[in-house]
Amino acid sequence: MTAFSLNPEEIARCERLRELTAERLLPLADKGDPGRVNRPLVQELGELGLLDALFDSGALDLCLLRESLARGCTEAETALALQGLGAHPVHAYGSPAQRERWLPPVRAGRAVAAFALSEPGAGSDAAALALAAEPDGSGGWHLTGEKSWISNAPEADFYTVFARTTPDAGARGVTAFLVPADRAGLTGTPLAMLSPHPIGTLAFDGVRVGADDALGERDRGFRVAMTTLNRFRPSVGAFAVGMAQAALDATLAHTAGRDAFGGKLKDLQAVSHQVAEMATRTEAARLLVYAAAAAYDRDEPDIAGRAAMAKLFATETAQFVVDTAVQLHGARALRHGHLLEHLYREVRAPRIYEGASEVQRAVIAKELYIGQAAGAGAADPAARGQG
Ligand code: COS
Repeated sequence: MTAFSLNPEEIARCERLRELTAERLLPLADKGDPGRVNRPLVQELGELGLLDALFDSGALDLCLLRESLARGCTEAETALALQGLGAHPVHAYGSPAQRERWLPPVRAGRAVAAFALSEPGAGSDAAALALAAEPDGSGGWHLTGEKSWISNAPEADFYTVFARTTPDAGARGVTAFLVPADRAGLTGTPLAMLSPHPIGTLAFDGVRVGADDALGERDRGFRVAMTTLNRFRPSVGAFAVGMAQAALDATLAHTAGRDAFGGKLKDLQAVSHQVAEMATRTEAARLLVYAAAAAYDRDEPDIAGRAAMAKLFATETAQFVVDTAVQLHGARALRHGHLLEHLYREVRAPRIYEGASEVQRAVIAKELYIGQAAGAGAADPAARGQG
């Protein structure tokens, strides 16, 4: 038994989720238009009660959900995750009126949410964001500027938008706003991306927002963004683990059945050792993800670093596992419509979004040195035996 063995109920729930994914979600995903929000799919996620988990479940349960969906239908997984990313700030920081207006339709899958942080000039360096919130003289603001690479844009029904309310104040001058998509002056354009889900730009031309549109306090919006990412980063890792497991399952089936050189592919050590490596790294990623999520659920002090480790390791691992699976399948894996061709396209973006791998390493290193400085008064760990 490891510290993170799942209990029998959790295992049964994951199995049930995988059945639901195959029976109810995958057929709807297959009917969707690439690059467009698949509203029937989002609505089905709502009708199955799965979107409630975004708000009512702990981080570990959310990871199990995302991993289970990802094994069978990445489109359903991503549609669910984007509802969470866009609506978590409303759930955690919204006023009663904002929550009443938007959370029931988000849970039902009838309103589509989006998280609008990145800009053409501010991706990894999120505190450099420049979307200007200029006071309108009556307690509100006008938003002017651009957001880019926003998942679900321009088709979402509302956006959690991070804007600069205090110039030259970095992370301490950002406010989060809930901006309904039909606000005058807000337009968007789809971007053609290596991504099966919609991604676009948003242009703000003096979009009016009032004090009642703010999410949390004025100039405290960077925290809204970061705490939302803390919640979702381990589960991006779970998405990656689900994809890695799907690639591993396909590889086990293929290498056990495929004849080559007078035996099965699995009889070649060059193949079986690769499969063993894929499985070991996937399991290590899974344990790191579950550990980070469990730490979040226990409100431990080092969740930012653990979330970063989980996301970093799982997304990099999934890239390796999917790439190796393609290699072991040969040319058939690159044919359009093959599961691995799909996973090969899907696995790339999570190493960039919600904090690129380089950002995760920066977060981890920063926490390590904060810890080191806090313990600097203690004996030098390298001094053993030298005194
Ligand atoms: N959790 C909670 N609070 C955090 C935090 C975290 N993970 N990271 C930073 N903060 C807080 C800090 O505590 C600090 O608060 P105070 O102003 O109250 O002291 C504030 O935010 C600024 O922190 P810091 O100075 O460390 O911010 P940086 O500008 O150095 O940025 C990184 C930190 C690089 C980690 C941040 O910009 C980031 O996460 N970038 C990636 C953005 C991203 O994920 N984009 C994708 C969007 S979703 S597709």
